[in-house]
Amino acid sequence: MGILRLAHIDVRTPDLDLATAYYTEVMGLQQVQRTVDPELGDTVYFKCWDEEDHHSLRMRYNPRTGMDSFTFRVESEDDLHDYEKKLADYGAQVSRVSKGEAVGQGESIRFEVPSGQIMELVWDVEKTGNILGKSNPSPVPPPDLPGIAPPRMDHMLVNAEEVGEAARFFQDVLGLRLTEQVLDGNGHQLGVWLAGRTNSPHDIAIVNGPNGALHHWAYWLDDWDHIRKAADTLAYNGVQIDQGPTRHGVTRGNTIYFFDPLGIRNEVFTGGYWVDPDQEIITWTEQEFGKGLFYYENIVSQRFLRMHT
Ligand code: M3P
Ligand code: FE
Repeated sequence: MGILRLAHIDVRTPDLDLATAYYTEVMGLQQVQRTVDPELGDTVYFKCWDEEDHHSLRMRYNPRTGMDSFTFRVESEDDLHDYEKKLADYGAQVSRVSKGEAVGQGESIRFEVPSGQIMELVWDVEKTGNILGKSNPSPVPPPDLPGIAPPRMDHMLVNAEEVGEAARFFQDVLGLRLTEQVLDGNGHQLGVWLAGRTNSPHDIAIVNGPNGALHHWAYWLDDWDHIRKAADTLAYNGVQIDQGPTRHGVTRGNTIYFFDPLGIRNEVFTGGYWVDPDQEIITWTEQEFGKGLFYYENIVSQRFLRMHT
């Protein structure tokens, strides 16, 4: 039983045409479909070129930018039932989403995490395949894909007023593994990095900030040279860069943070280390967190910490 990985993030944007132009032409995602859904309204589904699921990002028009929910995939079909029980024991209100209610996925469960975000768990996702196919696939995508064109989504970061409480929930109830943490002088967690069944240092991170908020999600790039090329693409297209290209001390990843045209923070990420399930937790002190965040600059930027969706 367990949480496999991040499946998709569902967000709202006040300008769906502008956002779609940015996510397809600058970020270089594939637009999977655009539907006027009776409940959601005008909605676009996106995926990266190497992703197998129907989509990894759902954006719908709404005057207020924000996150509707985020979804993780579980390892087996029976896990949903087991998680439903575990969540109920914890005291969470759990509802079932049945097959046919959401595009690209079957039966799933929905609940609020202690830091206020709505989370879903799903096993049954529609597999539409990557763009390479499964018959004598080319190892690389077509060279003329527009924009940054990341192969896949990597991780997300949400805020929590009580990081410790949220971390315990993700570890004890959902079974994610803590890989790194930042502690204040009293030993309270200010930030945590958590992994599912992947060997990446994080599938989700939680950092101190307002409950319910989304800080960013990140796309994977294959190496540092692609990060440099992404910076060129962003600057060429007039995208506002928040920080980088640089390196995180936490996770050791190479990174750039930037904003989509409606103010949602995106990241591109590569590197990091391989995490074994028995890996010992890495701890950062609040005094050294500048290096943890941005190793070269050694700063805790206020815009970086305070701006969220
Ligand atoms: C990352 C990462 C914060 C730290 C962010 C770190 C918001 O995004 O990928 O490791 O303090
Ligand atoms: Fe990140």
